[in-house]
Amino acid sequence: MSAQKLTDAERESALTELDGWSLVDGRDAMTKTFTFKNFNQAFGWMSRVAMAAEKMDHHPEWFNVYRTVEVTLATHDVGGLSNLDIELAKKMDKMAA
Ligand code: H2B
Repeated sequence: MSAQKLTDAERESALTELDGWSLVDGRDAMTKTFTFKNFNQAFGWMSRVAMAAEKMDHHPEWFNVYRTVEVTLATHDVGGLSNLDIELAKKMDKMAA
């Protein structure tokens, strides 16, 4: 699926639908910090997300410290948030549940 930059209305409704995601200041991107029980849980989740991301050809920016993973999603090809970021965010949330 090709990336379509979100309209303001789509950006609003996607973020109210999603749990724990917020817009990044000064950049068209969204962020969420995931916290797991331990490093193994965090890294296992990252591995599963990595495989899903590769399949989508859409990749997260993320930063792992011990049991937390700070994720930023944006679509570099469109210079901002797209439908692919929403799709990947939903997969991440589902895999962390
Ligand atoms: N990931 C993200 N987050 N944004 C992109 O624009 C993007 C990507 N583009 N992964 C993909 C790879 C592109 O570079 C390849 C060539 O399809």
